[in-house]
Amino acid sequence: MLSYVTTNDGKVREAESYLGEGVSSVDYDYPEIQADSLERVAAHGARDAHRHVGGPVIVDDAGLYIDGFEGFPGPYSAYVENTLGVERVGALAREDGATRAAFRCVIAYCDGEPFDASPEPVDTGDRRGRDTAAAARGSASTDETVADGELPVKLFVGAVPGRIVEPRGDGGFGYDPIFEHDGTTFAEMRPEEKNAVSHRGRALSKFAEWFVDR
Ligand code: ITT
Repeated sequence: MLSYVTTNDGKVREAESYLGEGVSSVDYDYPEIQADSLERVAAHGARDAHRHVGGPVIVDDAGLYIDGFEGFPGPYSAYVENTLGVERVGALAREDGATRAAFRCVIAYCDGEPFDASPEPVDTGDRRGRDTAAAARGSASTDETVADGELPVKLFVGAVPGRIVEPRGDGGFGYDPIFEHDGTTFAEMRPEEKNAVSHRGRALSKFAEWFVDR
């Protein structure tokens, strides 16, 4: 059985509504490394979660990227939500006229077994891709180079563009009330409606298509 590993009930509601039966959610707080990309955080988390759970797992790392703030808070979204808070992030962006934004979600899958690397750089990013990138720069930086024997992880990315607005709606979670897509905030949508357009829905859809064949 596939486990969706997260401490976030909002994510579980969306994943259940998308993936249905056959997936169980596991409430485990895998360590989130400090990194400047969701891909690295998710890949690291998936390896740890697989070791903890023992079977096939997915973890989901997501963030809000505000264009005018050069993508901030991005991978730091959880920290910023817990410190500044969603309403202040929204107010700062609106005051600055920095309302163009996007949500990104990275689903990382790990079952401990090897699989063929995909030619897409994002899918190999935490294995061969990163080695190659480091080699190309002539860098031997150990935090970017994957150690031999590291568990393979496959990544699926989804993104959705939107606008930062005054908070509206009481559904969803996190930054949903201040994120509007096509005139509706994510907090005004039911989970199925959000899944149909969201970063998470898009990443889950790519994952589901691939997982059916595995
Ligand atoms: P897990 O890591 O245990 O899955 P988390 O809540 O820490 O749960 P993330 O690190 O992925 O999850 O979340 C980063 C931040 O982005 C956090 O503040 C979330 O509330 C927010 N976030 C993630 N997905 C979101 C979504 O679909 N809508 C609104 N906010 C979201």
